Amino acid sequence: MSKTGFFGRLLGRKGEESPPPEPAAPESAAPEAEAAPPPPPAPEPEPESPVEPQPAESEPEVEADTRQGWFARLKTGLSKSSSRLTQGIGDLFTKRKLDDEALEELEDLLITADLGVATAARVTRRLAKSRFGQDVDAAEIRTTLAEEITDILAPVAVPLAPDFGRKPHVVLVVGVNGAGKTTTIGKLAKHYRDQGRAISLAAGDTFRAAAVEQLKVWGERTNCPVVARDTGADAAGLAFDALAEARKRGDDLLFIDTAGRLQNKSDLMAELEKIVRVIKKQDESAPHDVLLVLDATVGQNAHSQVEIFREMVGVTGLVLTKLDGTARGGVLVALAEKFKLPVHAIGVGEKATDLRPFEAESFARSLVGLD
Ligand SMILES: Nc1nc2c(ncn2[C@@H]2O[C@H](COP(=O)(O)OP(=O)(O)OP(=O)(O)O)[C@@H](O)[C@H]2O)c(=O)[nH]1
Ligand SMILES: [Mg+2]
Repeated sequence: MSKTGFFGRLLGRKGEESPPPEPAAPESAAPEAEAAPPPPPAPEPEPESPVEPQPAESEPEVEADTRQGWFARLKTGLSKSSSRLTQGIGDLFTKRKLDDEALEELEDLLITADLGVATAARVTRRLAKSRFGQDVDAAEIRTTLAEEITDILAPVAVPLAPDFGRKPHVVLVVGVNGAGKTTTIGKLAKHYRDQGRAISLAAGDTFRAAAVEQLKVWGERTNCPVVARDTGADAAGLAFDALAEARKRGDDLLFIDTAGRLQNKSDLMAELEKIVRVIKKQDESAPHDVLLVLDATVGQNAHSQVEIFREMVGVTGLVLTKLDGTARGGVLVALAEKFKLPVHAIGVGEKATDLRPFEAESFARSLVGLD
């Protein structure tokens, strides 16, 4: 599949040309859609965009600067999580022999920092193998920890890679209440608009008028048409209409926002399944991505969210939000170890530019407070 990576250039890949557009869909049974304006001309890309620095060819030092700035911001975003680990490790290892007791205490610390039992065991096993019985200090432990976490995260650090040739590539965004779905859509919309992509947003959260308004604000901010209906409208019908409109216009990307729902409410989960079923009537291959947005502050509950959403709607990737406001960033490592689902991006703030590509080593080093 020909794909252009989200943050692709940051990761050293070049965007590819989209294949020619498919013929527009025949007029479907979609009822009258709220008139959406044609996509406005693409805004100029921001030269200093924190999520996607310009290619290095012409100005290598600018890229280095931007990257450094990016890393500093990631570190600040993760400071609450890292201070817990850094302090814990510092308390445990001030010139201490690595014996059974020390290993056990370290394992407990890692578990309480939400890294998960498997990760904790993996790290301590590695340390025991290489350093058992020797004097170790906190810095060595942190370095080993960062290396081990990098190994766990590397396979899941996969950028979102829409196939713009689909016109549109459909991204369904799901998650529990308040996880950050709508905000993440706004951030992603900004990112792709800055690349000159034509994007539309579907306000599939039809339960609350405020939710529709919130998405409309993001639509205005990012210059993307928003398809919305009155409160109480059928979310699946709305998604269907939004897809029909996006196809007619030849949009590159369609983001479908959904109402937050607890993973244990089966009727609401069934509604999500219906959205998927209905959009497949127009495009068998859609949705092309199902993003589960997880609030990192919930810690362990994230595990059951992944399990159930994945079972119900086939989650294809994760976005973890609010890593700036929690000491529970370790949960991302546990999720990676357990589910092996791609982590496309992380949220470290409420602003449009506070979405970061997920890079294994930077994240691991930031999480343990290393430079
Ligand atoms: N600090 C911080 N706040 C965030 C982040 N992402 C989202 N938020 C905030 O979290 C709150 C909820 O975000 P929404 O995007 O409305 O969440 P949602 O999942 O759409 O919520 P519902 O539609 O009610 O289910 C808002 O106040 C956001 O500004 C993040 O990465 N960091
Ligand atoms: Mg929302």
